Amino acid sequence: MKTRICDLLKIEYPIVQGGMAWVAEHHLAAAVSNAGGLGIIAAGNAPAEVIREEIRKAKELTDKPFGVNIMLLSPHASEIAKLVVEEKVPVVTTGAGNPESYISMWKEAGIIIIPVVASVALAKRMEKYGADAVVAEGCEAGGHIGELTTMTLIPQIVDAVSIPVIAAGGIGDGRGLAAVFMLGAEAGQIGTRFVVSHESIVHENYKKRIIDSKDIDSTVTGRSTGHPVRSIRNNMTRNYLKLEKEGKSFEELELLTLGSLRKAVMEGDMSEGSIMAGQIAGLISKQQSCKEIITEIVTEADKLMRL
Ligand code: TUI
Repeated sequence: MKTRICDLLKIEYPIVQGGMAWVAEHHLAAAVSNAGGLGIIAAGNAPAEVIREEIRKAKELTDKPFGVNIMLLSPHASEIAKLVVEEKVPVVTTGAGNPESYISMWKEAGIIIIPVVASVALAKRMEKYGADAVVAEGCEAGGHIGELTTMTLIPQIVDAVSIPVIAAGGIGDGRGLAAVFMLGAEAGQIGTRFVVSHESIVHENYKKRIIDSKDIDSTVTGRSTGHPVRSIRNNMTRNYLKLEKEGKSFEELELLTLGSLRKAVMEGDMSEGSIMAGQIAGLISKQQSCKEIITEIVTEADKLMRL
């Protein structure tokens, strides 16, 4: 199962791990890279020095390539954009914005640039500015999302650009990976399934909540503020949606989510924490190692595509 993404990223299997804030730290990234995929350290809202340490620790755990995801809404995004050059990180993905202003600096440093996009317009713009590939993320994904589904977004982006497309949003097993190949993608980015891996450092309550979740357990908050976020329904999302319905301001709503992802990931607070997860959570039924997850997904997809 070799695609242009395997050659571009020098990886064995066309699987990229999602850049999930708080969750995607050096243990997870190194485990995915060691298993033949592309592991990613998510910068989230962390300061540059914290991410420098994460990068150095990942390098101690793997000699395979890995990436850093820069969340562009972070106040530290521009510092981290420079840090990846200093630390000679081979691959950068970006999320929740347009990374245009950093692209020339990264290209000069020889970094492979893969913006996450949720529209054809941004995919085309990224190709024009020199991106090496794009992650096209459908709204089945967890966390900050766009409008379109994976099923509709991937073929439209594949038709609009020549660079390889990595599909994200809703991929949880080999059927999902095979399906996005049929849509023209050349790799799949997987988030939620890696959250429940043995190597993931998230609180056991978070893993259990994903394993226990049903198909309809996630919801989207923040549509009214222009920052839609998918997470598992709980007391926090219920309060948030109620206040949103009452027309509360972005600032008031933000008070509810400030630090809430950390609360869920680190403290296991399943009531007030933000349990970001994709719609595929309902399919995920057990904890496995990253190696087991990747082997199982690739074997299943390969079998289906031979049919
Ligand atoms: O970035 C993500 N997912 C995330 S970031 C995150 S941290 C956060 N926490 C609370 C509130 C907000 C963020 C949690 N999950 N995925 C990549 C992604 N990017 N999905 C959609 C987009 C996107 C959307 C619009 C990228 C660009 C865009 O338009 C930019 C433009 O200027 O056109």
